[in-house]
Amino acid sequence: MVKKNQTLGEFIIENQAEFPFSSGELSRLINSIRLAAKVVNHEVNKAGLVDITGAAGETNVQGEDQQKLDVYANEKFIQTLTNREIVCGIASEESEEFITISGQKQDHKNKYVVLMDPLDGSSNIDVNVSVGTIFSIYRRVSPIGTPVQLEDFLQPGSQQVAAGYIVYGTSTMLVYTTGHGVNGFTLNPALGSWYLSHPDMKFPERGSIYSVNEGNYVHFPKGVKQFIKYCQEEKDDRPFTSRYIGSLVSDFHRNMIKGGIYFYPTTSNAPKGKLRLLYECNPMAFIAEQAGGKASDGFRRVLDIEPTQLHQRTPFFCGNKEMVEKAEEFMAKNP
Ligand code: AHM
Ligand code: MG
Repeated sequence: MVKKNQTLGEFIIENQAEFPFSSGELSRLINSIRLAAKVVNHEVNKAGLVDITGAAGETNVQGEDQQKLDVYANEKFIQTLTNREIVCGIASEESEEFITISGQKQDHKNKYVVLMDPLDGSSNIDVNVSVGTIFSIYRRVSPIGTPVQLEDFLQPGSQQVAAGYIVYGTSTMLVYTTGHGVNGFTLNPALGSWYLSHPDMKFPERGSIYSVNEGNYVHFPKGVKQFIKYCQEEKDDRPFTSRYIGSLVSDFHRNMIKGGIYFYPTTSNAPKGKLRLLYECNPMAFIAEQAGGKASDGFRRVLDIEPTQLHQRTPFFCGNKEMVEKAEEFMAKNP
C-alpha cells in the first residue's frame, strides 16, 4: 500500500513482498544507491563554488586534486556498491570495461549486476541546470559462484528487475520501479531522508510537450522531420509545446509529470543515435512502461532489443504512448 510522506526506508520494508526476490538483496541494493545519491547530491550542489574551490583538474586549497563531477559520481556509486558486497558486477557509461566484484571471500556469491550512467547531462553542470543519475539492475544469468560475465550485462531491457534515476534539480528526487509501478521520493536535505512525494507516477492521459534537439533538424530522417511538423501544426489540440533541457533525466521527468515525448533520433552524423541502450534507454524505457508510457527506437520496443555491446547506442523515442505511436507511424512511412 502506498502511503504519502513515508520515508524510502519505510517504503522498502513495507513493500518487501513486491520485490522480485525476497532475500533482501535487492532492498539493500536500492538502499546503497540512495546513500550514494545523497553523497553525489551534496557534491553537485557545491558545483557553483568551483571558482572558489578550484576547477576540475586543478588543486584546491587543501592540496587535494579536484575531480570532474562525473568522475566523482562514478567513483562514489562504484565504491558504495562494492563496499557493501551486494552486486557481482558493475558496468558504467564512464568505464570502458565492466567491473567484477568477487566479494571478500572471493566466492562471487551475489546475484545482481548494476549498469549506470553516474552523471548524465554533465555538460549542464557549469550552467546550474539539472543533471541526473540513471541505474538499471538485472539478475545475473551466469552461475552464482563464478565471476560475472559479459552476458550478465548484455540482457534485453525486458529482463530488468529494477531501474531508476535521481534528478538533481530544484529538489533532488529518486524515482524507481521494481516492476510494480513507479514511485518518486524527494530528498529533505536538512534531514537526509527521502520522502514518498510522488506515489504511483503515471504519464497523464494526453501529452503536449515534445523534447528534441531541433538544432539537428536538417540531419534527421524524413519521418522525424514530419513528426516535428505534426507537433507544430495548428490542428485539433496542437501545436504542442517544445521543451528541451538537454539532460535526459530532467526532460523525461518533466514529460512524465506533464505529458510529452522525448526523442533522440539517428542523425546523418550519428547513424546509431547518441544515447546508450544499456545505461540510458533501457532503464528509462522500463520506467516509462511502468508509468503507462512507451519507448521505441522508432520501429520496435526498446526493451526487446538484444544488446551486443556494452556501450551500444540506439535512437530513442520515449514518453506518452499515443505520441510515441504517432512518431512510429511517421517513421514507418519515411524511415
Ligand atoms: P551524456 O551521457 O554525455 O551526458 O549525453 C547524454 C545527454 C542526455 O542527457 C541529453 O538528452 C543529450 O545527451 C543531449 O544531447 P545534445 O546536446 O546532443 O542535444
Ligand atoms: Mg549519459
